[in-house]
Amino acid sequence: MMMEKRFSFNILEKPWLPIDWDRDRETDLQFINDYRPKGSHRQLRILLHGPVGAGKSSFINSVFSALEGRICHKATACNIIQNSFTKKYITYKIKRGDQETAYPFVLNDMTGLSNISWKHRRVHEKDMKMAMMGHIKDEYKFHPQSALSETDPFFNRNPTINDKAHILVTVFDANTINQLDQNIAETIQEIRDEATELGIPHVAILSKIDEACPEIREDIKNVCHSRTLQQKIQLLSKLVGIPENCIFPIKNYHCEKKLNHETDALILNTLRSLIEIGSDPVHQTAPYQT
Ligand SMILES: Nc1nc2c(ncn2[C@@H]2O[C@H](COP(=O)(O)OP(=O)(O)OP(=O)(O)O)[C@@H](O)[C@H]2O)c(=O)[nH]1
Ligand SMILES: [Mg+2]
Repeated sequence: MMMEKRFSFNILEKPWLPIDWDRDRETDLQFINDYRPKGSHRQLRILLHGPVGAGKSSFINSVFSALEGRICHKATACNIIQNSFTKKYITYKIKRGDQETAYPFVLNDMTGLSNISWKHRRVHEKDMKMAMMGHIKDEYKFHPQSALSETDPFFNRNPTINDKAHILVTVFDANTINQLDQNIAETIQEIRDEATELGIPHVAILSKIDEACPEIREDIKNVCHSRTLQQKIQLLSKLVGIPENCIFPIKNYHCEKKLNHETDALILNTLRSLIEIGSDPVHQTAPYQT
């Protein structure tokens, strides 16, 4: 009741995001457990990128945590935000409960995009193209001054459909969306154009909604009614051209010691959407070797 009064202006009467907190978590988990890629490929590749410190690695940890049922720290996240903490290209596979098999989707974490220089952003664009096309081998260490070259031992000359990205996800920090650097927004648009050329769908995750929206910090269920969040999503959509229904709000497990039902529900709901959009046959038209 207190909370309703304190944030009443920011709470919309009608939910802009319909979530059934009790049912959706179970149905989304069921969908994820039952998911099998159609056609010739064995695994769906979800490629994450975005500004430095936006919460990319934390999202990977959140997916691991929600699926493994315990807080996980597979991808190293860091709160010193100057240069990107993530420096290597790593494919994250998640084992199923039985530990014998893995889920048929993988997540890749890119090094963060910063506004250091025009050259840095061009290098990032080239590396992104390489990653989307499946040319980067695991453990490749990114170099801010030069993109992966075809002579590098980590260059995969013959990528299969399992190596290419099936969905591109840009992660944004909800706290800083209002001051998103123009150069970074343009770089993301360039990468979006490249993804479209390659037939790869592009969506966004808006992380740290707990920090950016006080009513969500108070109660994560307010995500459905938060006017602040709705406005941030509308703004982001205008800035980078991603439709509002392809922008997913997330609160990562970033400092918690225990799982939370609603945080899980939002993570699983987003993961399900990424899988559904990435598996959309309309987008699997680009010519790749199998
Ligand atoms: N409050 C809050 N903090 C978050 C959330 N997600 C991430 N963080 C924090 O944000 C900081 C950066 O997170 P990372 O996951 O390392 O970000 P990143 O995008 O991988 O960063 P780079 O690899 O350096 O580009 C860490 O201190 C995280 O704990 C969130 O949803 N809420
Ligand atoms: Mg990272």
